[in-house]
Amino acid sequence: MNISSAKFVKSSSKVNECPDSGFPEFAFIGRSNVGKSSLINSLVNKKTLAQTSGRPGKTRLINHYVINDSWYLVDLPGYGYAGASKQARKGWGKMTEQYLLTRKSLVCTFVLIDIRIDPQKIDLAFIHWMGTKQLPFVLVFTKAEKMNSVKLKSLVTKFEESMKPQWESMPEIFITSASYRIGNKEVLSFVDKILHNM
Ligand SMILES: Nc1nc2c(ncn2[C@@H]2O[C@H](COP(=O)(O)OP(=O)(O)O)[C@@H](O)[C@H]2O)c(=O)[nH]1
Ligand SMILES: [Mg+2]
Repeated sequence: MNISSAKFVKSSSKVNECPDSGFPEFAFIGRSNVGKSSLINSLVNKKTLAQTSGRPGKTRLINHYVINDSWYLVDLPGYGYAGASKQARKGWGKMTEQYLLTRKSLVCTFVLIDIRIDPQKIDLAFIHWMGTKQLPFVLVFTKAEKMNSVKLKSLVTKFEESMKPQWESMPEIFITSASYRIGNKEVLSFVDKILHNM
């Protein structure tokens, strides 16, 4: 897919404040600091469209970006930020849950996983929650630069093994690095394929 335009639309603190154009949307979620905003910037080839930060837990809003004036990328608040208040840490955040459960134009959620670290309970719990709610998602491994294919494969297998007790089949996976712009083509063709079949 060719990205001819990418624009920030709005930040929403409630689901009913989200844009109402009905454009199909793809949401990015994962632990704070996993690289959600960086990946969005990398996909659209703009350095500063989505706000990135070395400080975890900064984005607490639902951010909509419109791509090619026809579909949205959505940057969701990160979960599992240790410094967050007890209330904010509960579940995936009330606002995020509302969004995932009720947003009609949400087509698919990209669940971002840092490939460099061991499978995290919170990621597995989130994936499990998505499953119990029957919400469509794919896995996107982030920060996958400087690793050869053997290493990558073993890390992905390790993650899949940790999912196996709860999942019969594995979701589609993507391996990316925002820093090195790896995996963009694959993620964007996935989006393209879905949009073409709608
Ligand atoms: N090594 C590496 N670091 C990354 C990559 N993507 C993001 N980061 C870093 O991870 C931190 C968090 O990134 P950010 O996109 O703000 O994460 P978010 O909280 O999930 O939106 C920042 O310091 C980024 O520079 C990547 O592909 N490789
Ligand atoms: Mg962010």
